[in-house]
Amino acid sequence: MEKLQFYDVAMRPPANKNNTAVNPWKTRLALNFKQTPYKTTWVQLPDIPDVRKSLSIPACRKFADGTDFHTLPILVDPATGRKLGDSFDIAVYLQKQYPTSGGNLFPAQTLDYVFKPESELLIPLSECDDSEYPQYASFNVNVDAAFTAHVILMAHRMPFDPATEEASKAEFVRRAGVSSWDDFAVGGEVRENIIASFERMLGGLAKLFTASEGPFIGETACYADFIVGAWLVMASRTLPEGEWEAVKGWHGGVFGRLFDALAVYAGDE
Ligand SMILES: N[C@@H](CCC(=O)N[C@@H](CS)C(=O)NCC(=O)O)C(=O)O
Repeated sequence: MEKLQFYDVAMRPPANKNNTAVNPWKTRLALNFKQTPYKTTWVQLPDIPDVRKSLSIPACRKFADGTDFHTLPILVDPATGRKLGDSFDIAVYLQKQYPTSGGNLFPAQTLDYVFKPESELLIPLSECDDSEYPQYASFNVNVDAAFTAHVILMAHRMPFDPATEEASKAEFVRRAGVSSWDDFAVGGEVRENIIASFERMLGGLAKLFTASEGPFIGETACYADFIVGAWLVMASRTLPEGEWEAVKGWHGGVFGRLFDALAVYAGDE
């Protein structure tokens, strides 16, 4: 089988040790689980729009001002010529195109987690369309919203590549409409309150995992575990160490166990 081409966001070298982008992580976990051979192309953050346009893949997100927001992951399958530019579409494609390779990403199961925001949200990462796996699509939207509401805890420590660090930070400052990168550094009581909210949010999500023996939602890993797992990878690489240790231990250690169990799918090609 000709290798699938997977485009991921390059952070500080070595890129395969510092990658933190959540949606490419969903894809990486899915690719390894499906045992579909692939090769990663690491793309610097400022280069994503050009790469996406050069492959003629339309943007799937919009900024608040209505302009295109070009993102990764992208997956190109040379065997079929398919080019996909959304992590959920990629997972569905992998399952349909390679049903007998690796495990089943979408086993039938109940994923009844709904996130109720305590305050206003940033730009949603994903939208729920007419997916073939509506339970999973809705779970993706809810988990993305739940973590995005707390992403400020992680933003300031993102491991940028020094080569494009200034440009990337300036772009994040522009998007958020703040005046400097250090506005993303949240400390003191404000931080404590967001951490408490993060713990409460994860308490709701933990119920889904404690219904089974663990560490996964069902008996075996599935795409829903990868959606949560992708966020846990980002948290593990961007939260101050003490906070990440705390997250791993919250709610009887369910997220620490999930994170550890997913390590087997976290390698690169
Ligand atoms: N709905 C898309 C969202 C992808 C997305 O938001 N990707 C982020 C990384 S997690 C990105 O590429 N951001 C580029 C940027 O911030 O410039 C998907 O699921 O693939």
